[in-house]
Amino acid sequence: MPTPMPHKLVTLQRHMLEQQSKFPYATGEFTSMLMDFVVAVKLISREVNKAGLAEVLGDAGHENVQDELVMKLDEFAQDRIYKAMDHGGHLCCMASEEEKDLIPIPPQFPTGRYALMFDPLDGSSNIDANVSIGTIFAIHRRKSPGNGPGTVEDVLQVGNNLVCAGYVIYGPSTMLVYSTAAGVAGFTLDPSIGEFCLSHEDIRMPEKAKIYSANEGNQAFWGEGDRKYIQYLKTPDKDSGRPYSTRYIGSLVADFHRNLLYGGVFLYPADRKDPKKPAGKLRVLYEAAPLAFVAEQAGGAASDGKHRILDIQPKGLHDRTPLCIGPKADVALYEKFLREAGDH
Ligand code: AHM
Ligand code: MG
Repeated sequence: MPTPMPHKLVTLQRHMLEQQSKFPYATGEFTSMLMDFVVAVKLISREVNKAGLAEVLGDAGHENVQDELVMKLDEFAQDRIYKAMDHGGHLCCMASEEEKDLIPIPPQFPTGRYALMFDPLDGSSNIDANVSIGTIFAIHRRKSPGNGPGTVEDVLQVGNNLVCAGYVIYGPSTMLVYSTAAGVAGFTLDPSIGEFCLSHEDIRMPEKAKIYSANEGNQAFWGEGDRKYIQYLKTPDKDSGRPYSTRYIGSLVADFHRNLLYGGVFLYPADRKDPKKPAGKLRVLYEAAPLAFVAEQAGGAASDGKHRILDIQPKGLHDRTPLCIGPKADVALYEKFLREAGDH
């Protein structure tokens, strides 16, 4: 039986062009840049979908497996995004969770007005178990003058300056969710035609959470405020909708996406588990700020416990931050618990 037609058939490209047409001086450059990115994402989606199969082929000892199939998927994702974005003339530089340093545009290609930050394959430790993973992206307008090579100044900006951010989730279907500061929209990839089609128009985060997501195995390393907050969410109180349910995948994009749609608060606090990572595990540029941008655009909030994530001024490409992200009321309550415990 054919798939029922949605009442409105809007491709991602059409949606982007419509968004852009609201700005009188828009050139279409932004849409063109994102469509380059989407090519890489479709390739990643294809490879993720056959990840298990690639392993079977490997185990069987076939020698003629394409190089692509044996490449680790996170390296593959990094490579494809880079190759899709390096020559379009839209970017002045890139930065990735997978690369220590700023990624320049090769000198033979033109440079442009934007800087791209991305986490090519987040949650990649889940790949072998066939659990949902994602790609996270964010775009700044360049800060450095002129149109030469970009500098770290172009990516080390507060999240508040972002012009676009979003993510792709590789789950039972592949979805792209993005915002250009005019709300949040979600598109599902129809693999038969290779198009992302609008499936979630104007996504709004529920006003209050009923789910919490945190790696409670780390509780012994958390501060008092974090422990008390999670304990509070588990303490029954019918009137305020407690206890919350726990859902933790350990794939930020998948945890965030579910919470965005169903109403949930995600917490990855600072912890004392690894002295090299006192601010927790998640990165400002590639994880926290892009998702904070999407959360705020959907009516939610994101905080490090004290500051709004989008106000954080990153000092290094791989700065980390505690992250509490979800409905406004839940994030505000988290900040209150930390204040009262004197944490931070
Ligand atoms: P990664 O960027 O190396 O994939 O790590 C980030 C992932 C997130 O997707 C997820 O929220 C977190 O690590 C889970 O960490 P933990 O295993 O400590 O709960
Ligand atoms: Mg990551």
